[in-house]
Amino acid sequence: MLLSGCSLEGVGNAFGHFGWPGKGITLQAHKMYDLWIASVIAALIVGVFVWGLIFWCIIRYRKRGDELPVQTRFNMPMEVLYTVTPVLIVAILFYYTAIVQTDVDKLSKNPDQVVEVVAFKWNWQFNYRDGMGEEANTVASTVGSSDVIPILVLPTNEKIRFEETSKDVIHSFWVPEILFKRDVFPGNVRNTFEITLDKEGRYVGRCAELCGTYHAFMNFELVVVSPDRFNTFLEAKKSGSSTQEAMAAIGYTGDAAYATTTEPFNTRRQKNGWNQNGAVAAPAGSAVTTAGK
Ligand SMILES: [Cu+2]
Repeated sequence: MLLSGCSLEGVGNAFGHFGWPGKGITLQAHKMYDLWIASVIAALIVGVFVWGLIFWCIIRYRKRGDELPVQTRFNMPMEVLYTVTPVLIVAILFYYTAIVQTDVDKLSKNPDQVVEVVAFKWNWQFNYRDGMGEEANTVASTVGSSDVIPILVLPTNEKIRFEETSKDVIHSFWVPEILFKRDVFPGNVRNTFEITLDKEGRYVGRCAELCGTYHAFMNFELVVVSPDRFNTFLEAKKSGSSTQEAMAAIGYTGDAAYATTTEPFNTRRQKNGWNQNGAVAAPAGSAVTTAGK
């Protein structure tokens, strides 16, 4: 079933991808998607078979009178069958999982693009690098703020390597359509992974590791474009343009120069004093109650 990717996608489409966002936008995602759909189909086949046996037994062996039925103890071939079959199923699932997982985790020697992902409370910075590892240099950078969603522009059909680091606590880099997330650690742990994008578009990205008060507001946008447009974008950034100016250089002008899949959240940090000192109930006349007036 794994070999017949097309029909797996057909089944996935018919059943809402069994809870996943779709077949994904990377070569790696497509393999995970096929594994997921095939696993669910296998589980459903086993499920229907077991339900069938249960209902057949309920009907066939229901109580017909007061006579005690024949008392049997065990059936050796059956015992062997229902020990061997689950072991076989687990072995097959394990085999395909190991293959897909190894492929998803594979790192190439010469990725086409290297992006350093820097997470911090509570936003993202994306650094385009001129090589791999901490010694490489940042040639262009884009960073988010409370007012502007950070935009990560990347090309299709190129090997893109992500190197993740955090300035404070553990975050997690997640674009649902990539069908993949990986934790972003502070300190000397530098998590890496690679993807090859194959579908242009704009996709919302999120932090998937509870990192603090504004964790839920840590959205970013992944913009996937052709390699030509990506080069134009990167050259514009390198020559000092802002991210929005560089977006305009590849045709995303006006509102399109900003994120379209998500928007900055109103953190209510100032106005209502939510989660701030002044918002705490305090005795009348104390210094605290006058805050925010
Ligand atoms: Cu976070």
